[in-house]
This record gives sequence, C-alpha cells and structure tokens, in this order.
Amino acid sequence: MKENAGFRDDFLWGGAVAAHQLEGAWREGGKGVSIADVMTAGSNESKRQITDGVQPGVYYPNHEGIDFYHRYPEDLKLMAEMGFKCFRTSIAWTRIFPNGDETSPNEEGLKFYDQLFDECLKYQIEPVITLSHFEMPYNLVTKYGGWRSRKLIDFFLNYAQTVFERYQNKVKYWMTFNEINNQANYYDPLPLLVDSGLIVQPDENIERTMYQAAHYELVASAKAVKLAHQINDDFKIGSMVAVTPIYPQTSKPADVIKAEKISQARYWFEDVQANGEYPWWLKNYQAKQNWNLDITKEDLEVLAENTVDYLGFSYYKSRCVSANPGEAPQYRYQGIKSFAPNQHLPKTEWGWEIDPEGLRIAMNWLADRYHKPQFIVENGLGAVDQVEPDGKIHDPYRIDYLKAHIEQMKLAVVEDGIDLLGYTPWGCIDLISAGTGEMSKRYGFIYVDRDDVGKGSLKRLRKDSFFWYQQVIKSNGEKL
Ligand code: P53
Repeated sequence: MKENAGFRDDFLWGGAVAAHQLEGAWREGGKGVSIADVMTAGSNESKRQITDGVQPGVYYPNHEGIDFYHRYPEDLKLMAEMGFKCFRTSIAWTRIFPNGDETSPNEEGLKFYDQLFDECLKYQIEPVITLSHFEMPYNLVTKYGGWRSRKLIDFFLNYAQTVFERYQNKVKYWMTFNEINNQANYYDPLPLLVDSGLIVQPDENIERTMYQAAHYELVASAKAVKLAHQINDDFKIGSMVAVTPIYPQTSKPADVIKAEKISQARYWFEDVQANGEYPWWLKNYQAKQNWNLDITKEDLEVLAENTVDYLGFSYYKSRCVSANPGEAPQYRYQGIKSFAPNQHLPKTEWGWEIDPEGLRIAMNWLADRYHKPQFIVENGLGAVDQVEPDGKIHDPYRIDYLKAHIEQMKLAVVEDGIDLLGYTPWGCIDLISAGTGEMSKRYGFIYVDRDDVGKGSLKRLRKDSFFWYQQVIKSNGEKL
C-alpha cells in the first residue's frame, strides 16, 4: 500500500462564506426578502430578534453585509493571492426565486452568479456551493409556514434544478442544507428559523414540528442528490452538519449515557443523509410520541436510494455534559442549557471551547459511522481584531487556533487514513456573524472596515493570518 504522507495533491484549500452574511445589496437585482433580512443585530448578551417583516427604523446588518455583491472582483483577487483552490459560498435563493414559489427564475440573479463563478474560475478557484444557507425566501415562511409544509419540497427542487442546470459547467461541488442539525435545539427560535423557516406558534408542539420539517428537508435533499446526478454525473453533492463532539464530563456512566443520547439527538440527520435511513432509536422515539408524522413509504425509498457523495461539516468546538442527580437519560436536548463546563479547555471571547483534538475525534467518529469522504467546510475563531496605526492587523490568536486544528486534521489524514477532500475556514473575509449579527466577531484573513452599527469604509486589509495561510496552502499544509 502507498504510504500516506500528507494531504492529497488536489486538496481543496480555501475559505467559506454564505451569501446573506456578506453580499448585502438586499434589494438589488430583483432579490426578494429572505429570512436573514428580518433578523436584527444582537450580541452574546442580547439575542438577535426576528421581526414581523422588515420594520422601519430597525438596523438589519445583513442588508448591506460587506457589500460583496459589488466588491467580489476585489475580494476574489485577494483570495487568489492567498492561493485558494476553492471558495465556498451559497446562492441566495431569493436572488433566483424572490418569493420562492414562482415558476420561472429571475434572470438578473442567475447572471450575478454566472459572473461570480466566472471570476472564481478565472483564478482556477473551484466554487463550492450551498443551496440553502440560512436564507430562504421570507414569503415561504409567511405563506406556507416554512418547512412545515410538504409544498416546500417542490419549491426547493425547482430552485435546485434551475441552478444545477445553469451552472453545470461551472460548479462541481454542492451541498444541500447548511448545518441542517442546528434545529435539534428547538428550544431556541433562531435555529428553527434559519434551518427551517419556523416561527413558533402558541400551543404548538414545536418538537414534533421540528421533526416534521426536518423530514421534508431530508426528502428534498435526497431528491436534489438524485437530480444533481441526473444533470451531471460529475457532480459531487454533500450534506452539511454542524459537528460538535459531546463529551461526558466525568466517567460516571450516567454522564456517558447522557452524552450518547444528546449526540444521537444532534446527529441523526447525518444517519439519514449518509446512511439512507432513520436510526432505530428515532423510529422508536417518534412512534412512542403518537405524533402521526407525515413520513411516507415513498419518502423512505427516496432517502434510501439517494445518499450524499461526501460529508460536509463545520467544526468549531466541543461540548461537555453532566447528568443531574436522578435524571433519566433523555432525548430532550436543550442546546446551551444542556452543557456543563469543560475545565480542560480554554474558551473564545464568545464562550466557545477551543478543542483542536476534538476535530480529530469528530473525523474518526464520522468515518466510523458513515464511510464517506469528508470535507471540512467551516472551522475558525471568532475574535476582536485591532487595526494598528500602520494599518497592520496582528492576529496570532487566529493563527494559533487554525494551526492547532490543521495539525489534528493532518493526524486524522496521515495517521488515521481518513479521506479528506478539503478545508475551508469560515469567514475567510470578515462578515456578519450568523449567531449574533455582529461584525466585531471576526473570522477573516481579510479585515473589513465596518462596525456593529454599520459604520466604516468597507475597505479591505490583509491580516497577519493572510500571509500565514498563504504559505500553508503553498506548502500543501507542510508549513504551519
Ligand atoms: P457565528 C451555531 C453554532 C455553530 C455554528 O457562527 C453556527 C452556529 C449559528 O450561529 O453557524 C455556522 O457567525 C454557520 C455560519 C456561521 C458560523 O458557523 O455565530 O454555518 O453561517 O457564521 C459561525 O460566529
């Protein structure tokens, strides 16, 4: 057997963003209102609010983003300078189908992505495209209740077919739904909205609604996989889950089983997308609730026959859980409320545990369960940056974070033999935070002059990490 010396020769080094977090131009080119357009700015202390439509006098940070819509040639030039082999972004569904339920697409929106992808290809940068990244048409929420409705499957497929056909010679790597598993935390209104367009109704059993909506999305995803392969045999179409390893806080069996149960509640989505079937525990759980979910025999066949080509995932942190005395091991995962502190790990300024080894653990765990190539499509550190008087930005903390994660990723590839297609750190250019709506939670190699209230010149500057990442790519991960 050939010895595995490092990353594959065609390893896809790059960076990741999402349309709504950087494009801005929310009303241009015939674009419709998306769910991101009705989300206010927030912070760690005060949550982003979802307003009833776009309200006058309210600041919506995504409306302008970092104005990538007009500045993408300059930005891609900088990414090319770093040596990017790929660039992950999403298509804003509302540029193609402004209301989501039209039968024919908006040509101006399609043209924008033609130009954007051409600009990538000019530098031999491979576009890696997410179809739905927290930005579905707001009209689908108000008119149909979001993914509560089975009708959304057809609307989504119409959109998917349009862009698969249009860009079949420009885009090879696709993903269906970004972080489809965030909604496992159905106690929080934000993941419900961004994943599924769900606004919680009074007296609604939102847990049931989440499972129903997620089912329709999974069926839509599987049908998109099928369609993609029919349109172009060379397409690679992946899933995208947020991977956060869940550790037991101690070796107490009650902690261990709680970690296992919470893990199941977060990752069953991948069981469906990669293995083609619902896990046993979930079939059993759903049956016991007497929910009467709309899951047909035909749906299950579609899921079984159309699994993804690769596992796209984000990795930022791990979490830790501890069982309360007398607590029955349960499926009711309550997001942040379920977690206990991990005394072994430092945290970011936004309270996310920094755990490079967790990435290797996650990769091994995914490999054991799903037997498919992996693609790390998000990873990174959100931090406050300081621009020096000479215009330099010294961000050794970001370099340390990424270096430590790449080292573990390399162990997973070289020592553990995992097939890894690429690595695209999140927010390669500073953009609007999805979780908080802030600009000051920065991930980029490229600094953007804009603040939390929307002030700034939007000028782009190279951080120290820009030059560091450039040599990482050049050496194919040898020089860290
Ligand atoms: P922000 C929660 C937990 C992990 C990843 O996140 C998450 C979220 C949602 O906030 O989102 C992903 O901007 C997502 C990106 C997002 C990025 O991680 O909250 O796919 O859209 O910006 C970082 O710091």
